[in-house]
Amino acid sequence: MALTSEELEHYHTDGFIIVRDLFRESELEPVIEAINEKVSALADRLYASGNITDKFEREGFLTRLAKLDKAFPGAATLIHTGGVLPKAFADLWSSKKLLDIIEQILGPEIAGHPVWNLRSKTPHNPLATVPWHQDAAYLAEGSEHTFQPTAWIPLVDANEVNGCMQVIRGGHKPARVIPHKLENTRGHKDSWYLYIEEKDLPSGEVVTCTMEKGGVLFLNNLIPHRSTENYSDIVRWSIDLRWQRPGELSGMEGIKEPILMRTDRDPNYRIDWEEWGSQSRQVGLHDVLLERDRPVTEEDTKVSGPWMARWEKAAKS
Ligand SMILES: O=C(O)CCC(=O)C(=O)O
Repeated sequence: MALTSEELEHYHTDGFIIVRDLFRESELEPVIEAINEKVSALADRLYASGNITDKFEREGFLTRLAKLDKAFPGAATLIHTGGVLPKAFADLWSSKKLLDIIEQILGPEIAGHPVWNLRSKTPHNPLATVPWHQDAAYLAEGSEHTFQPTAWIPLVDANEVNGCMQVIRGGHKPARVIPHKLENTRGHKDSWYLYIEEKDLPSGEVVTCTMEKGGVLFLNNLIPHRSTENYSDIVRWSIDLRWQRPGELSGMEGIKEPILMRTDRDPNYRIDWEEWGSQSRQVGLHDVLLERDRPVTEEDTKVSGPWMARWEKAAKS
């Protein structure tokens, strides 16, 4: 399935496009199963370390993590930052449907960018409400000149009740990184997010991207976007994946390299996920610890990242 020339133009002009019904239910099912396994493994670990007394085994994909996060605040954060890539995620990321669209945007040489996220937006959780930002702000300076399209893929219908994405139409046009601040400096002490102050937001229509499961939102890496609060009682699950042309700055130099996904130089090219997928990009963070056989502590739910030093330094200058 390809973008029409109007859709492609819309993506370039507006900085985003929603492609509805790109995936069938059955194509997303393996991803949902992999998430259920992650949640189940986390419940086992929290139970074994005495942090919870109920594993909520009767709850399903939409509710189990919400219950776990109530019993052990931070459980949702642990799922969000789990760094080891399940095979089902890798398959979706390198699926023909996504790569064909990305090829229309980037050309035939395509690498997966090291930043991918599983978002477990649990109800009424401020740490799951992502403030206005540009993706490029989370990376090292200079990489904003690399074209890094993102695909945001909801695994449930996403709307204003359970939290969806909002974008500023055409907000990528100034083609620069807007000043960002650390959210933990405005009272959200556990937040690892960056935010753009209202006064620094580019003018433009704020588009609320309500989407049904199966749709995909493609974003430009400089478009300001945020996600709204989850007022529902279910987890609003989504995945975000990124790509770029190989060899260009990723903004993750020294942390993790992009992975080549498609090249027309070798028609038999096969992605070698094995080493790349098991290598966490969050070196030293709790998701690495989570893979270890030791009790989960509250300390593990603290998140930091390379972007923090960038914007701390900017705040001082
Ligand atoms: O999924 C969300 O709630 C936010 C996603 C986001 O901001 C991003 O992918 O950059």
